Amino acid sequence: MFEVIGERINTSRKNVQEAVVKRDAQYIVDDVQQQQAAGASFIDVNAGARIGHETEDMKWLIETIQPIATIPLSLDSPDPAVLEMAFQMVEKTPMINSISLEKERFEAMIPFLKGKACKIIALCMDDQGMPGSSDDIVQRAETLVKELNAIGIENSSIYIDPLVQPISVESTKGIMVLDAVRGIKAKYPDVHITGGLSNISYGLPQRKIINRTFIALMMDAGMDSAIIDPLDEKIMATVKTADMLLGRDAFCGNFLKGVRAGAILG
Ligand code: THG
Repeated sequence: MFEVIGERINTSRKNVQEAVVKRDAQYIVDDVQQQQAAGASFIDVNAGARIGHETEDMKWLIETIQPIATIPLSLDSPDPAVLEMAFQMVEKTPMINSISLEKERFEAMIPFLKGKACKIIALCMDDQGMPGSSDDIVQRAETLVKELNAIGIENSSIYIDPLVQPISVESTKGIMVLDAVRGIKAKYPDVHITGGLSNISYGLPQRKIINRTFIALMMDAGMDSAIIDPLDEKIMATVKTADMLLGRDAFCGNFLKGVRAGAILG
């Protein structure tokens, strides 16, 4: 099943930041309940936008969300100390978002992850920056898988984020990541592929049609999870339709259910 990581609880979004500043728990609870009802598998929680407040904001968000969460949280921070604090608070086995090959982050994350039951998003980022070719993405994914295996995290708990880059910068950025996803899945069929999609359309108009079309292509390549807005009915309809077309919807059952519920419109 395709897993949607609901991206809305992020203090870079204006309304969420306002709610966090005012400690408006009801706004956050309503939003999370809507994401759950829309079919999210995880609720991403990112409190990174208010510099100097991330720890306290993350703590408040988890306290606010956890009592009404029916699905696990995706704890989203580049700061290993924030992830460690958040991990201690959660009741359900979380998604940790994320580890990367950046030396400082990697070296702080590995001892913390050792022996933990969790799912982990692993970014194909290192101290050289963004990957420059599909081989580069595949090589970084291999290093991440090996290092995570070595501390006891099995492939089915690893979610590789290949890092989508803007097609407006270079017309090969789409096929670069699509080829990489195929390469990673050929080598590690049980590893998941996830990530944000919206970087693909950076700098272009009508971004949503680009993001929606790209997610369908990524699903063909092997993406089986994404960090998206589950309340965006059009992208959710694209995900369900692509799942059916890729043979993952027996008797077209979920597609037909979506149509009857009014969630899938041509
Ligand atoms: N990979 C991983 N984690 C991630 C990302 C990724 N976490 C953060 C981000 N990228 C995914 N989350 C969001 C959350 C909100 C928005 C986009 C990505 C969002 N953006 C609005 C827009 O694009 O129009 C602007 C913000 C606003 O509403 O003001 O909402 O790639 N592992």
